[in-house]
Amino acid sequence: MTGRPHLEQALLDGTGALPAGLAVPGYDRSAVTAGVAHIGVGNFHRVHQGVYLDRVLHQAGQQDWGIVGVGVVDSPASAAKAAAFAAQDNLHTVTEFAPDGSHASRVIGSMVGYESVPADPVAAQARLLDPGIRIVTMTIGESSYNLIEGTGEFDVSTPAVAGDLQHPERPPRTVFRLLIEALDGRRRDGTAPFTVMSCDNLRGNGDTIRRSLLGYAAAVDPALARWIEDQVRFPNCMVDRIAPLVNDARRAELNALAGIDDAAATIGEDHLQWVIEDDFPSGRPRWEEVGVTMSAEVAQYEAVKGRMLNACHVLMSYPAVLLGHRFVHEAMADPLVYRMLRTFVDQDVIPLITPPAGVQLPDYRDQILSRFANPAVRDQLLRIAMDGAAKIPVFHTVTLRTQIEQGLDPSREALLLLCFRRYLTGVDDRGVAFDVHEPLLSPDDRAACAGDDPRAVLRLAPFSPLRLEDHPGFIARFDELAGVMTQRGVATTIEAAIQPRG
Ligand code: CS2
Repeated sequence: MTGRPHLEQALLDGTGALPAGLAVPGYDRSAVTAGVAHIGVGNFHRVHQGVYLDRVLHQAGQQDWGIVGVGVVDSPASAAKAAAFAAQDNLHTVTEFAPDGSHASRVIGSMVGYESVPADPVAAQARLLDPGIRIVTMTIGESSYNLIEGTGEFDVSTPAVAGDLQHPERPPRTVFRLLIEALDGRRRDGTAPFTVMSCDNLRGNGDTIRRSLLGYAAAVDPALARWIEDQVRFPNCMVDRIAPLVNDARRAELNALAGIDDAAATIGEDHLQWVIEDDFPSGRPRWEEVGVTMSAEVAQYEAVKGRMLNACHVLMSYPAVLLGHRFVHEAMADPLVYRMLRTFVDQDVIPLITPPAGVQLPDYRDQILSRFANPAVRDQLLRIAMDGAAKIPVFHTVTLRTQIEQGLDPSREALLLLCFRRYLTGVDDRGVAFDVHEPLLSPDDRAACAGDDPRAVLRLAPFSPLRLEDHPGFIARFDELAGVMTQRGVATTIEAAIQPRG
């Protein structure tokens, strides 16, 4: 027992003393209905969209824009999460940390229901058929869109998708089948379709989920695919907030700061941004009143964020882990890592990007570097490193391709791929082991990368469409840096990769 009150609606309704300084919803949650269904209620959703919709619900006349969370994954961790949400009336806290260490905790009330597909597929499907749900959003992870790198085709052969296609009598295992069946149900009922919005970090996240869903629909019924193509909108958006993972120890710290027991406590930096294409024929919350930018320039915003913030994150994570760091702010305090990031942003990225109106790239650079350096956030390098096979192509391909086409210095990109290869071995330069989470790579892929040939990494499916071995300028530099890494280790290779070249 901690002596702290348990987070639940009754506490907000006045059955106990609220901790001093804890902000709570200022609206009547019993009057809120769900207008958005969100698939994948992870940390990021809870500190980003959950917060924005909590703000929306504070506005007059917006009470039909609550969220119903939807879980698709069948795992003990997901079941535990669903149980935690149920035990606290779908409430959670967000504790925000500013770079000066000051913090503030708030109870977020925007999620008003939760459906678990594995536990009750019928109820989950009924929710998605409810005409009150006008938008379906998702954060399912960059590696989960099931498109083949290079061709962009939807892959009907992955086990979960093939299982869903072949066994309609079983509960859905993929988000694709869940949504396609819901859209089909709406078509049959004559109910307007919902708008679909991905909130993952992808190039054109709306275009991406559209391609995935049309690919699944075409495999079920081409007429349905045509109806979706005609009737359903998939706006793109850019999302931004650093949301570190929360383990038991961190949860205990967050709860102590907030003064409440919350099994789903989250942590966020003080920065929050969302830019959305305004394309919601079935209606949308008045987002523009709560800090969201509704814009036709999402692609430009996303290019800046993906190619600067996420690309820097990815680029720093592998070398920094190999050097022995585990937290982002620690890596930022290492002059070698900092110089590597500055060289990358200033020489490799800023000259190649056209920002949206009003965004100054040097200011944006300074802002992201100071966000990374925030010691209170304690973001994990291994969180950023995981799923590199999906993230590296998303955030680095355009830069790398442009370098190749224009004959520019590919040193930082070569360094990234070499460090990724070393990271796959799961042991850093000090001999300390760490966990590697790469769902897109097989044990054979990892074994190939652990062998003697550094070029094996270039032949992995996520990178092979770039045909990097065929580009003399790239491969010469890659081989050169590979030699330095083998003989002299990661730190010397970073030095070599950021030296000015004549
Ligand atoms: C990170 C992102 O996972 C990653 O690769 O770069 O989660 C990053 O923290 C967010 O995109 C920030 O908005």
